[in-house]
Amino acid sequence: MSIKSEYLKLFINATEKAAYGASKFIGKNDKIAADQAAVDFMRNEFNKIDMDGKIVIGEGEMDEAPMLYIGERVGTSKGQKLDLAVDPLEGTNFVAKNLPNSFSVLAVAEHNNLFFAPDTYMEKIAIGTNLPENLVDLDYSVEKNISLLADAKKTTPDKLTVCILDRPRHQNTISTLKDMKVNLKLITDGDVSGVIYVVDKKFPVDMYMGIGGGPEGVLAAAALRCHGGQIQTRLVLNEEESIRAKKMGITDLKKKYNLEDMIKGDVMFCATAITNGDLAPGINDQKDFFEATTIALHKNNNINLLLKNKHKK
Ligand code: VTB
Repeated sequence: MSIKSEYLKLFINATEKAAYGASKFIGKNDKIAADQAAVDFMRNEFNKIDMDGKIVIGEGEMDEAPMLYIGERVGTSKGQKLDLAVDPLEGTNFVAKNLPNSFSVLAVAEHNNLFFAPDTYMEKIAIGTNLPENLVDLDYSVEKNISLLADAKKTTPDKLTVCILDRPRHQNTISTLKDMKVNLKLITDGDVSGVIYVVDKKFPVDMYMGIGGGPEGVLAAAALRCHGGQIQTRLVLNEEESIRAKKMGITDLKKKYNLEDMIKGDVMFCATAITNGDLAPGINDQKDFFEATTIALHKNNNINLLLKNKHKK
């Protein structure tokens, strides 16, 4: 089965409106207000769509998030049964501080086809297309993964670029990469884009690695499922989170998830830039209209577009 193709433009509209909502708060140093605006706009659009939608990855659990919480039903309940993973504002810091690379992001799969990742940390390793299946692995050392990738690409580590979140928790990984003379793309936030770099032809990023958010891992996996790259992930759970994860039905807490473990079947992915970024220009807000640029992907229809749309205000 496929997700009906007519949904794509409705989902693009939802991330574009959410991005516009958040864009009002660019440089206002108010992460919460920016996020709330994105959530409000996105939810408002969802509820106009004829779908029987369920938020699988959202703003949090019901008691902590008033809107787009995990399990919330969205849409008119008339159309196709769909599971949605949303990050209405990926990169709240970027919007608050007027920095590049913030997005409004959405992934959609058919019912029961999306991994219910808890809102915890997740280890991730991702590589691009046209590489041997299961080439790299979270259980291999950094050195081994880099050597395997360099060999597969018929090059040397000093010609590879790895994207990783610039965090103290990655200090050892970063120094190993430095010792191997690997080029770094250190990002301060936003590892959905961080993973997408590995499949975007404009970027010389060969691998993404490191620990980021679990929900962001599933969203990035959705984009790679359309593009054809590879990603492997594993939850990073403290004691309290382990209990929560078990309650959510995760039995093997140390499981390594490949792409197909996180998303099955067809998938749509939309990401609209809020501030200007590496992957797309941000919201262009004019007096009577705004322009939004969206990465729009639909696996089964082989759609991979960077669209600019104009909306009347
Ligand atoms: C991660 C990453 C996100 O926030 O969740 C990060 O996946 C938070 O990490 O893309 P820290 O706790 O180390 O700050 C983002 O960068 C933005 O939501």
